[in-house]
Amino acid sequence: MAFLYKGPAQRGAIWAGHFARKMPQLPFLTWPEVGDPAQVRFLAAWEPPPRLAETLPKLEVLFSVGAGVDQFDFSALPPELAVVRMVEPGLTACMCEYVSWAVLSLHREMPLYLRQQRHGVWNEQPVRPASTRRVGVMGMGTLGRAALAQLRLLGFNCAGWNRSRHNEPGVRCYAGEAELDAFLAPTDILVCMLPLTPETRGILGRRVFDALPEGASLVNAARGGHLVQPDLLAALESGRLTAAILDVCEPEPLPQGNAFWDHPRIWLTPHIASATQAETAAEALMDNLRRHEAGLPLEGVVDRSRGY
Ligand code: NDP
Ligand code: OXD
Repeated sequence: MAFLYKGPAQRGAIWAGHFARKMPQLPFLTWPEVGDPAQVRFLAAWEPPPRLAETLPKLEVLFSVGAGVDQFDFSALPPELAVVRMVEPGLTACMCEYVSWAVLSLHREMPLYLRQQRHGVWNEQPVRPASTRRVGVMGMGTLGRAALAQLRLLGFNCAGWNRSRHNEPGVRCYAGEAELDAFLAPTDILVCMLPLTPETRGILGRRVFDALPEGASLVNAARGGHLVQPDLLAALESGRLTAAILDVCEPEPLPQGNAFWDHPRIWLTPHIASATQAETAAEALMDNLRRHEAGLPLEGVVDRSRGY
């Protein structure tokens, strides 16, 4: 039985060290060295090798090295293969930092003050406490829920929207398309933390922007495919939205010449809201493998029919 890693070498070296120390009974292989392919039961990859069923005939679990699984073509994976997304505390903590930074920046009008500085304008807006700002998070999964806990600590008035009913103390929870308008109507800062699936592709578009209060702002730290770019430009132009902070775009990198690059109301970051942290992820992976060995359910198993 062996574990195969396919990904950046630096992370692979750290993981190999952790596995050698804590799980020496499970050989850790690094792609393209697969040894006896029939021994490989576990694969961690962003992009699995082609023709997976033939290449690794005894594979039981495919671990995504990131929290997202939208990079996988599920139809090309063996149907019985378990697919697991990355759930690890380092990645979650970094996402909480990013969402807190972005929401605080919008709450404290930083896009406006930066524009003012560029034009030599000294003009103050009323200073409002966080409790008067309503933040709505789309997707209260591992990352959205953790971000909301942090936002609550900062004092924001918080809400969340999911496919199914959630209950989270101190968070107004909404479920499904039927409650989307009720969620959006009182949302000053909308944060997208959804997985990218056929249902959520293009969700950040005119229909959602029109349901927000005039002058609301957007944070997209999920996937570029959630956003309809022309709809965002139109919403910023009309004043429906005041500003947007985007960590993700489609395609990435954002092509030169795209209107987002020098739009005065858009802040861009290059998909750095969070990233799998090698040390904490190695421990989380090994915990998951121990659960599997003990016959317990793996953490982060993807429901392929839902796409997350
Ligand atoms: P989870 O799978 O834990 O959570 C997904 C959440 O989204 C659930 O609460 C789910 O609701 C909700 N959801 C899914 N589909 C719908 C829908 N159609 N309508 C309403 N709610 C829906 O995901 P994570 O929190 O781990 O990760 C979220 C995403 O963050 C990843 O898929 C990835 O794309 C992105 N990401 C971005 C990073 C970056 O650096 N920019 C880094 C890491 C991740 P329910 O519980 O009801 O099913
Ligand atoms: C992830 C990402 O999905 O980095 O982990 O976006």
